[in-house]
Amino acid sequence: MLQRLLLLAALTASTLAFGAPDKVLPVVQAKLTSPPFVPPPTGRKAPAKVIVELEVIEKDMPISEGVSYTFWTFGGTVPGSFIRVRQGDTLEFHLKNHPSSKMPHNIDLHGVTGPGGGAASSFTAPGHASQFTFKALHEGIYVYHCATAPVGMHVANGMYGLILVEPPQGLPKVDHEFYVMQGDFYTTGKYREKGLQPFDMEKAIAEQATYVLFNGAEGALTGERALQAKVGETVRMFVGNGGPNLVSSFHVIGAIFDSVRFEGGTLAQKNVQTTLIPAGGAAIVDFKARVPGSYVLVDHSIFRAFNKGALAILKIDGPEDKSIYSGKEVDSVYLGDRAAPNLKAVATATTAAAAGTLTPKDQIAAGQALFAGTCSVCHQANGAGLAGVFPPLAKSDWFGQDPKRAIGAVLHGLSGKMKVNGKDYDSVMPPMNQLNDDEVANILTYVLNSWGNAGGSISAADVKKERAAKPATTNQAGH
Ligand code: HEC
Ligand SMILES: [Cu+2]
Repeated sequence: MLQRLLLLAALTASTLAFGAPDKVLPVVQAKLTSPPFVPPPTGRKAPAKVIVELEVIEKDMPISEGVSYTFWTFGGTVPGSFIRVRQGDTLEFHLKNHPSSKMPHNIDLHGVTGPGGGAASSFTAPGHASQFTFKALHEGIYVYHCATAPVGMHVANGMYGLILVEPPQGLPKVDHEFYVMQGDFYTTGKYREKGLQPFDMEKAIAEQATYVLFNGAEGALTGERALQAKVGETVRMFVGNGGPNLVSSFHVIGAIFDSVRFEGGTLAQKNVQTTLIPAGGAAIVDFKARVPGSYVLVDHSIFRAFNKGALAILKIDGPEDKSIYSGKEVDSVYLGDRAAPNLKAVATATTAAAAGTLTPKDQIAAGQALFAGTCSVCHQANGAGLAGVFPPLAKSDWFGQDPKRAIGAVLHGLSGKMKVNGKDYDSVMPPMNQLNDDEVANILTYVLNSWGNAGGSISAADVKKERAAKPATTNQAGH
């Protein structure tokens, strides 16, 4: 008797769990959004048949100021369009590949239960479309990505995005939901080397990223494109990591996550400072905006943030709360040239240099922007230096006597005793050979023409000569 009851209970439960057969499900069209936006909650109390249409587009887009890259995208953006459904929904998935594409593509959704996550059923040649259907059995936040060979290359070119499978009751309500996804990129040119940069397979295999980015471009979420919220509001971020190689130590400087659904799963960890997001994984972080200011989203593998681009801003407006924080902006301390992205002047100078029309005026404007992010932390924005520690660049006799010496100082660093304007210094300036020839020339031209210095200019050719004469073999400072 008991057994029969249990069997009956099990049957009832399974009928409930799987719901009515497909043909009576209401049919809805999924609303997809481009990052950093997230579609509204489904608001549904029961499963539906959801039609998803996603188009692959290969296109050139900026990856940094003055630098472009041929991205392969799901929906025209990196990361790809955000998809939002409800647990128990049946998804009829249509993958289209734009006729202008050069490659075939497919999609592996980590929210699919089935071989290849849909990859085998969705292989789509340029100018074609394919269709497959799956049931979203598990709630959670899932990565999707292209899985066409060479898989690493398709992912490295930006082919990933997120699909949220809401629990039946939905997620707790918040004031803002944002879509942020990290990825690593590999270009043949150096970081910020201008022009259209091709993918570099060797760097990708060696896992030596040129760029590590949130939402596919340096500055995608800074300046006017920063995420915004107000004091007192709740913020939720769906944070994915497309990889292809690097694991993200996701952190928001100055905020503590009230809760993190780590690894995209159902368990929520409370009071988290930094959450690890694996390549091909995602997390949901929730926190409340309490103190106004600029909050910097970083991969706390921190060279990636300051030297490879993994940096975004959440700007919180509203009244101060001195009982929590005394105030004073941290922007300039942390951000350098990223606080007010004025890299336009840098790009203008590069274009002019390529066209052979570069003027000292272009150089000075570009140099000023770069000086702010590179030299001013030590030598100060007014070039006055700091007594006994950092020598002045304003009216420096060391610099004035032979400005070209400064090229070597920047490329190779300086250390040991030196005299500037009669005062002794015995400190270390680190080499900054990550700067390219144009950048060094423009910075020094700016210094030559500022703070009462003698004027004149340094050319990229001068820098090239010095670099060739003494190539950087180590990162040690030295004379
Ligand atoms: C981390 C701090 C730091 C940064 C950043 C830095 N410098 Fe220096 N710089 C120093 C120190 C320290 C010295 C003195 C070295 C010594 O005592 O041997 C110096 C010396 C110099 C000198 C020679 C002395 C003088 O005052 O004329 C020049 C020129 C110079 N730096 C230019 C630059 C330029 C241009 C940049 C940006 C590309 C830069 N520095 C970035 C710390 C720095
Ligand atoms: Cu692909």
